[in-house]
Amino acid sequence: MTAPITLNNKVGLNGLGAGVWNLGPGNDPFGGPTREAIPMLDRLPMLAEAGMTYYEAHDVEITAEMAADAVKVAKKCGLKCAMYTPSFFAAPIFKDGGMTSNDAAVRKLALQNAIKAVDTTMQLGAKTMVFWNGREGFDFVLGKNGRDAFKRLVEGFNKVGAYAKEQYGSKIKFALEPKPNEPRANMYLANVGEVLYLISRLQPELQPLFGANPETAHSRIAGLDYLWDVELCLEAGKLFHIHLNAQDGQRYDQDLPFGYTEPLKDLALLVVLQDAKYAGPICFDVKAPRVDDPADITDVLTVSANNLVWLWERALAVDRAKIAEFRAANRLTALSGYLAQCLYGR
Ligand code: 3MF
Ligand code: MG
Repeated sequence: MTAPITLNNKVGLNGLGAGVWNLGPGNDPFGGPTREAIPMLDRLPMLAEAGMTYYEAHDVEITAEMAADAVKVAKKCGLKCAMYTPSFFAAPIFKDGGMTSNDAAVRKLALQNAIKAVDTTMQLGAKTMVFWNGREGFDFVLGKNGRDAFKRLVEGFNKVGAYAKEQYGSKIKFALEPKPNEPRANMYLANVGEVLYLISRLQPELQPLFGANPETAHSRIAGLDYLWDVELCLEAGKLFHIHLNAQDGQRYDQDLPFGYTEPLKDLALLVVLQDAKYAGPICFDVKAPRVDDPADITDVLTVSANNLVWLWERALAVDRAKIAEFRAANRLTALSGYLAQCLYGR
């Protein structure tokens, strides 16, 4: 059985991680910052202090030029880089996407940025580069030719994958992060199935470099079951990374603390991760809420981490033989009651 993760002492199979962007200044689409922005490298010791073993960053947060300093700061506070990711969604030039933009010059720039991010990923010592398709999609039908857009994604990922393979062999892997909508009305790679299909269309020798980064809130926004999305990735051998958080129904992306909204399903998720011996870092994508004071900005991390640790221990105690018995007896409501007992019972 997998050893329990415990906070702060960095034990456990994986360790926990979070993004530097999780400790943002609190702006939302309707209002500016409510806290002073903390310099990116100053966020690393804060992540470590909150119990993280890993940090994550976009290329606009820790730039290639800052990478050498990031390595030093991370080493000093005992942090490792879990993943690095090019931002194709913040800059105005990518307003209609990077790889799928109708403008060939924009596509070229996106590719250049992605290739630069591969080198920085390596420099930071991360094994994974994530792609989240922030602006790849459409608000108006026929705004893009969907079939061409898909081919552009295939072409783009083939080029980035070929570069990484040529330069670094299989040291860098790519995890594509699906999301159905927001900021676009409709996004390409909306769900895990689309990601797996895209991977199946890449050059065969590059396919082993590509996998998925499913995120709890992104599945729940789509009304999908997150655990099944994770199980599908595992079945395909493609669970390359994970973003855990919580989501209060099908509305805007909330990035709430892990464990907040659907603890029973989160418990079941951890049972599945333990049984699969998931060996990647367990990373949160949780946003410090706008109302939290600067002094409490890491509460979102410590609450997520505590919830994870408590649920992890409860998941270890779930009797797998009992699950099998309930299934065999077709007592599925009773199975849900057993899980509730593991969660809430004495
Ligand atoms: C948006 C996200 C992103 C991604 C990030 C790295 C800003 O909903 O989840 O966070 O996680 O771009 O993949
Ligand atoms: Mg995410």
